Amino acid sequence: MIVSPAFRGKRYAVLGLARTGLATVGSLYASGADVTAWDRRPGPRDEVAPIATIADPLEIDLAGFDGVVLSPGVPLNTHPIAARAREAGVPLIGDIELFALARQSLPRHKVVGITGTNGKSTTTALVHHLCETAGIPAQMGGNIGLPILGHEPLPAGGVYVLELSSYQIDLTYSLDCEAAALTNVTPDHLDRYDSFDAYAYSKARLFEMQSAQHLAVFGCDDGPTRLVFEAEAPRRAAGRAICVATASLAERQAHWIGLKGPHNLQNAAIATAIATELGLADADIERGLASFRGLPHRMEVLGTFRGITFVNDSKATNPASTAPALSAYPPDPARRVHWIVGGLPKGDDLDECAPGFANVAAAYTIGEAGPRFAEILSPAMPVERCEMLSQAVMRAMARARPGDVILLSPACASFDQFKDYEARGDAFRQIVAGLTGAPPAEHEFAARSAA
Ligand code: UMA
Ligand code: ADP
Repeated sequence: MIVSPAFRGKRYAVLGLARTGLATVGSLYASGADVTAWDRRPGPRDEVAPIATIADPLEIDLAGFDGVVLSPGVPLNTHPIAARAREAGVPLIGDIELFALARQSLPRHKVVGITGTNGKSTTTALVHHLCETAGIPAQMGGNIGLPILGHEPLPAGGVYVLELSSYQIDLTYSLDCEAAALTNVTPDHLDRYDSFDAYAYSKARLFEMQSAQHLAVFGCDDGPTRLVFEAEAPRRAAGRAICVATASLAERQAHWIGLKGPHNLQNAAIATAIATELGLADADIERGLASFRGLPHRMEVLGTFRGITFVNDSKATNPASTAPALSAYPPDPARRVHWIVGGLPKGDDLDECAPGFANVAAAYTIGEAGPRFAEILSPAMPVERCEMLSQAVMRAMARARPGDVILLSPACASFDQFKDYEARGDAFRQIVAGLTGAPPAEHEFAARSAA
């Protein structure tokens, strides 16, 4: 784990003891800090009791604490801890801020920070993969995988690649990334912000924290991202804030098996700009782009059965992220899309997905959004109202012809029916395997269908 003398003798209250909080308590304790910890669930409280004082920060005097460390899942906009900490004059911070404070005692390294509504994980994993391909020691953390404080420190010359959600940026004040990127900003997480502008501003803060000589990379395909770029460019020297161009990369995309679709061209362009900044050679970058396999639940091809291809895009939790999934299948009568859509809605429309409707053979609506989405989609395509995911897969299999694609790209959060998007994607994998009689592993699935 990452520890730091910066925390020795300090007092912190940690609220939230899931992945972030547990790693934070461990790191602070090992660094010699005095830790008070709390979670509304008793299980995690028991887990940290040997190394922390268990007390609810709402119930204790916060005077004398050096910080209240919140988990990203604790809603800063509604939880009373925000006002309590402010009244006591104690900074409200997150694990990424602790990492920023720990940097001075880590071996010489660089930090890459990646944010945006969609494409964060893919771009983060891709930058990490490019570094590893080039032989540069790298760790990936933040909103993806292990919290950053749970990682082993890198040797000198290493690169920490951080995926940063707006929740994490809101709790960070001094992270000066050597390279930072914003993929795009579209409406999401509006339950946590007063307005869309407030959500977009949260992302902009990642760049405000950067020194002017460090690199800022922007997707620039949407207005709000361009606004952040335009706000940042004047205070930096030429070339230190850039909008990536995708056109020059387009012809090479055919060689990248794990980076299909226009959205991945954007992710690849951003990752390439960052990798170049880190000093990677063009040949290493190209090798890395070609060998990147993509992440589970993002346009993940599960396999082909009786000529029907199953694609798991469960991570598409808003309409903006489903849009490129549909657009990845341009009109083709031999390869029509059976689209499974719905879940816990993030809004009341699917307007952003409309450009991809032309090749949809039928939509199969599920979850809480199902009735409303059926109403919206019915004028544009045949719709089967399904409610449950298993029913949707069965109906889609009954209708699909060889060559077609059954695509789970829900454009919604999963929490109405599943623990999270991963559980939803795993359920899809299991249902498909069960219905086709094929095992869930991709290679066996493909082999069986070919037989
Ligand atoms: N809690 C309380 N009281 C409250 C509210 C919450 O005690 O009033 C407790 C909960 O019981 C829970 C903890 O606080 O134990 C909150 O934990 P958490 O939700 O922050 O969970 P972690 O496991 O720490 O996961 C977080 C991120 N979760 C969120 O942002 C919601 C993970 O991002 C991230 O991977 C992890 O830290 C490691 O950095 C997940 C996510 O869904 C993937 N992110 C959102 C997204 O991608 O859209 C932003
Ligand atoms: P995040 O971590 O920001 O949620 P992911 O890389 O996990 O992003 O991708 C989430 C979903 O968004 C996937 O379904 C994918 O198809 C879509 N997506 C990925 N990159 C982009 C992008 N640059 N623009 C729009 N949608 C994208």
